[in-house]
Amino acid sequence: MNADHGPGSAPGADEALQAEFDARIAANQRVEPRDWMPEAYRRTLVRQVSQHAHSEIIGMQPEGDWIASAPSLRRKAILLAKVQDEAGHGLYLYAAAETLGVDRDDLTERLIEGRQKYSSIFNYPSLSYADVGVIGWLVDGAAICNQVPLCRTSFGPYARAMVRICKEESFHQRQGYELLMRMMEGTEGQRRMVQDAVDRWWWPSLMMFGPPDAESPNTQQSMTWGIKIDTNDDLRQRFVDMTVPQAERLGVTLPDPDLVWNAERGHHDFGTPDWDELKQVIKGDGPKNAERVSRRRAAHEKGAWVREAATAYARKQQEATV
Ligand code: BYC
Repeated sequence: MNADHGPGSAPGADEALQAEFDARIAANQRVEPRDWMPEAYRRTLVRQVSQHAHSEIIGMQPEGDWIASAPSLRRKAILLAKVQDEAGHGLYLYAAAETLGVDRDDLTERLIEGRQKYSSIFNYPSLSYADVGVIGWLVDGAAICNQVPLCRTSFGPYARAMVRICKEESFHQRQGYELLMRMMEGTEGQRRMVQDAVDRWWWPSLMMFGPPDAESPNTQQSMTWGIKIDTNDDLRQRFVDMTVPQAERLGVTLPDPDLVWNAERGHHDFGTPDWDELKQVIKGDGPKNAERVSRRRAAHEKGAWVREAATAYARKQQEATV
């Protein structure tokens, strides 16, 4: 947390603290909660980490919708475990955000009142069981591309949370890909389901990385602070390059006529996502925004008695040890 250095502090104290912070960032050392940090750095982290936490929690809904109708006991157990992992990721990230001096209840209020964002990807519907596989393959695949570099982000609690989350995301991606492989070995109808799900989730997955660099107001400053390690466009490119051979192996086509290997660049060229659609979804007007937030609000209200009981129990335990 920021050190106190009010009216009585020595002249130049702020400059000295800023210089110490800058040196720490330049040396790739971690900033910890008790270290002094510029207020704008703290605010940016609160924004990104809480948005990330909300994404994990809201992200339980599209796949959670399929737990009751999973096609076998094995698939149900796998999906249940995966959705529970997402809840755990949300908890690590809210805990990391709290080390920045914000309150988790307040962050939840901000989410359910629509004052804070969460990832655009979760505002699309999951229409068939193939979507569970495609979310694992593409959405978790995009999440891994974005989050592996965040294991080296400059704020210690966020970086440490990301290490564990990335291990689990990598399992999630494999379970999605394995499900799709099985479906592709099945009937013609199953193969069509997979292709249909890929067609619907491909472009929204590319949008997960955020607006193009030229229209990303936060990237430059966040990279200077070591909060972000790569730009949105670089990570998007990495994701496309990683995914194309996986799609070939699976036997699906990616719905982009401009997708082609560019030997000169050593990367795939690809088409332009519909950035107006991304803006609209971020603004709250995507296909599922209203439903996602209202279900989160209802779950929060229904869970009030659990929070009250847990708080009362913790108070009793504390009194018993005094
Ligand atoms: N959706 O300047 P920019 C998961 C906002 S969950 C919504 O580029 P920044 C999973 C952005 O916040 C994974 N909003 O921003 C869970 C900013 O807003 P402000 C979630 C977006 O922060 C369950 C404005 O647009 N991952 O994997 O430098 C099941 C301008 O953008 C989006 C994370 O949260 C978007 N896609 O970069 C399965 C990763 N993109 O300033 C899977 C951590 C941009 O108006 N976050 N915005 O408030 C990040 O890496 C960065 O925050 C972003 C955006 C790359 C997303």
